[in-house]
Order: sequence, then structure tokens, then C-alpha cells
Amino acid sequence: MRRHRHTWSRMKKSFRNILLPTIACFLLGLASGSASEPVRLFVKEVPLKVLGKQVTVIAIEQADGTQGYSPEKNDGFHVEVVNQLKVPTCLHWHGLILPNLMDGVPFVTQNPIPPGKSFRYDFPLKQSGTYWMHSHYGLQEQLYNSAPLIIWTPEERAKADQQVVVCLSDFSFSSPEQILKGLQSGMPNTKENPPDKKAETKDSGKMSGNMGASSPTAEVIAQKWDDQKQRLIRAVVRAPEADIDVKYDALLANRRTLDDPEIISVRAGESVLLRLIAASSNQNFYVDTGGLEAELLAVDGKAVRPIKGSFFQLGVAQRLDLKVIIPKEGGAYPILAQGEGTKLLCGVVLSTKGASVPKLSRTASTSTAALDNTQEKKLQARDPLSDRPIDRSLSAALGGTMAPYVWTINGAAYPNRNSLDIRKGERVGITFTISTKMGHPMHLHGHDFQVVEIDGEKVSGALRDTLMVPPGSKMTVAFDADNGGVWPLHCHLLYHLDTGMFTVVKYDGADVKYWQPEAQAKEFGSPN
Ligand SMILES: [Cu+2]
Repeated sequence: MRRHRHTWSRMKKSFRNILLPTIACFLLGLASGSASEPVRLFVKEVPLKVLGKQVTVIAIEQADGTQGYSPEKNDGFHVEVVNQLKVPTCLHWHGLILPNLMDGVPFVTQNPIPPGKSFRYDFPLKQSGTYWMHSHYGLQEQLYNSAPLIIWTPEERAKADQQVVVCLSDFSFSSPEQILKGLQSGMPNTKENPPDKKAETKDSGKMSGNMGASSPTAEVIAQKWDDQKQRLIRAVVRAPEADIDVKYDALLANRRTLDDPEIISVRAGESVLLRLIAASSNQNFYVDTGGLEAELLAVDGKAVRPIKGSFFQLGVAQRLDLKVIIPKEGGAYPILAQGEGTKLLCGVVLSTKGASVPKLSRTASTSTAALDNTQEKKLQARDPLSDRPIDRSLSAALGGTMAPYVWTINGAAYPNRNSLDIRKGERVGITFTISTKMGHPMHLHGHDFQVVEIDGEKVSGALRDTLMVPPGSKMTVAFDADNGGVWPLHCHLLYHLDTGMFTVVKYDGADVKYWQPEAQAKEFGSPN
């Protein structure tokens, strides 16, 4: 009896000491999203063969070789980034609404991760869909220090019979440092760029209004809206070729050129959801689904009212969720992406069993026009912001010059201590104006914003985290200031970001201990 009581009291004791805390931890973990063991993400050098040549690039891989990290929304985000490079790194979770100090931006929300060291990221997930991750340290993004980040829910899984992630990127045999040096010396990768073009763009910081008119026009590919059929289409028009500042050697889809594209096996009659990610450094894209009618379901991971078409615009860092149906007769269906202002192509092929895959060319016969607002004006958020007036209106004037190669927001190049200041609880509007010949894909960290005005027209546009601001346009986005901190707002063209087109949106009372523009200037230099 005594022995029994003893055992019972021991059991009670162990229940109190071990089981209770375990259960409590588990429940607490569920609530805070920290129950799971972290997934280790190794940032490391990997070999890559491009156009027959062996090069060394960077990958973000799990221990089993999985690229990136694609968690279940309910499990939360639990990652340990292990830096296996010989240099510092820092990974940003692009588009996620997360606590400020988990944002992964060196000299803004944390210190860089030194070689051989690691850093843990844990937070609950508020979104689902197509996101991505990339280094925010120096020019590492150009070396493919990036990977997909798909957040799964049962609803995301139910969107199609099969789902495919396609990462688009831009490739150069020149190192990112050489590319930047070329731009700064006024001799950008100029294979196709006549030297007198420099003079033309020299004053680009001042004026853009009539520049289009003075540029020579040619037959170029552009996106149009077919009003009759209510769909987005590819059209050949007479217009200036888009002005771009980096000319690449190749474009890649899932790290492969069209000489040897990824062949994705699909089934006749079934639906496929393509989750396209512009993981490029400086190259905007047009996405061509060819003979397959596509339905655009989401941009930047956020649902839009579905739009049909076969030709779509995709700015650097943006995403498109495109649903296609494989015809009953089967076949091979290339999904191609052509670079803005170039003839270069990349893509994947959807192929049913036994279909013969055609040989695909890496170049198109015609170049493309600049990205514009054709598509953006058609997009409507499925879940718009609540109806409420803007409390605080901020301006972001995008400017810059090719010589010197400096890009600015509100006249200033980063690093600096300027900030766009806001308070918690406000509905904030940011109006982008642009005085350069090149468009800028503008990314705000830590928030979803809605496009609410395009060129003077009020819209209930897409929810996004990255907005393409084309030359000559004026666009306003709005968001609710509900996530305190100091949040980067920057152009996602790597060489614009690196030479000044970066600022921060700062909440009143934010913890700014990691925001060290001076330290950044010391590490990377200053564009001025
Ligand atoms: Cu830019």
C-alpha cells in the first residue's frame, strides 16, 4: 500500500515536473508558432553549368538538397540559416509579414551572419502562397543566393491538380562586382548598348516626359488588353525598346537555359498551377504561356480577381500564380519568359507522357517594350483593404542618373539617415513619382500594400509587396501601419538598390539599434 502510494506520488510528481511543462510548452508553442524544430538552411557555393561553361554560384539548401523552405502556414516559420560561405551573408524572407527583427536585412534589422555562423528565425505565419527568400547582403543575389518560399495551406494545395514552382533569374559570366564597376564607369555590359546612349540617359534624373518620344521606335513585343475577349495578350507594336542598364548573357528558369530546359511531366486534361518567381537581380520579364490559356490567380502571393490571358508582366521580385489546363489531347507546352528590353528567353516545358518536346531557341526574333501599367490597371484585390481614408500621405520620388551611376529616393542616395516616418494605427499612402527612363520595382518590407491610384485614376488594385513603377507614371499604394519597426523601402533592381535607391519606413518609437547606415557605408562604400 505504502509502496503504491509512493508510486502514485512519484507519478503525480513527474506529471507535475515533466508532463505538465511539456504540455504547456506544446500548447504555448502551438499558440506562438514555435513548437517545431528549426529547418537548417545552408547557404553555400554550388557548381552550375551555363551554356557549356562551369561556374560557381550560391544556393540555399536544406540538408536533403531541397531548395529553400516551404512550410505549412499553421506550423509557423522555424529556420536556422547556416552560413557556409567564405563571406558574410543575411537572408531576407521576401514579402512576409513578420516581426521586424526577423526581416533579415543587414545594418537595418540585424548584423550580417559571419562565415561559419548561423542565425535563427522563428515567427508565426500570417500569409500563404508564393514568396521567396534572397540574400540582402551586398551583391549576392546576382549569384543566385535565393530560393523559393511557398507557404502551404489546404486551400493553396486545392488550387490545381499539380503545382510547379518556376524561379526566373538573369545570368552573366561577369561577376556582380564587374557588372557594377561597368555601370559606374559608364560602360555597362555594353554589348548591345551604343556609347552615345549614355549621353542620352545622363539627364535621366531630370526629365522623362518626352524621352519616349525622342527614342527611336522599332517593332517590339508588348502586352495588350484584348477588350473583346477580355484577356491579356502579346502584341507586336511600334514603340521604343525598353531601356535597361544590364545586358545579360542568358536568362535561367530553375537555373537552366532553354538549351536544356526543365521538362515537367503533366497529365492531359489536368490543371497545373505555375508559381512564377522573378528571382532575378536586374531583369524584368514578360511571361508567355503560348498555346495555353492561363488564369492569373494571385500576384506576390496575394489573391486577385482572376484574369485570363496568355501574356503577363512580371517585375523583378514579383510573383505570378498562373493556372493552366493541359488539353485532353496532351502534348508539350513551353512556358516562356522573355526579358524586358532584350531578345533573351528562358522557360520550362510542360509535357504529357510520350509527347515530343520541340527544340527551343534561347532568343526571340523581336525585343520587348518597357513594362507598363496595362496589367496593373486590370488587377483587383480579392481581399482589399478596409474602406478608410489615408491618414498620412508620403512621397517617394524615384530619380537617378547613369553618370554618375547613382539612384535616389526623394533626391537622396542611401546610406543616409533619412526615413519616411509613420505611426502605428495609421492608414498610410505612399505616392511614387518617377523621373527616370527606367522603371523601378519598389518593395516595402513587412507589409502588404494595396495599389489605390494609377496615373490619376482611383483603383481597388492588387495587394502586393512589390510594385513596378514604369517610366512616366504616378502610382499610390496604401497600407495599414500595424507592424512596428524600421522597414526597408527600395528598388529591387540590385544595382539601383546598391547605388542608393533605398530608404526606410520608420514607425514612431521603433527599435533602431540595428539600423546602422554608417556601418553599411563602411562595409560596402557609398554611391555618392
Ligand atoms: Cu530601380
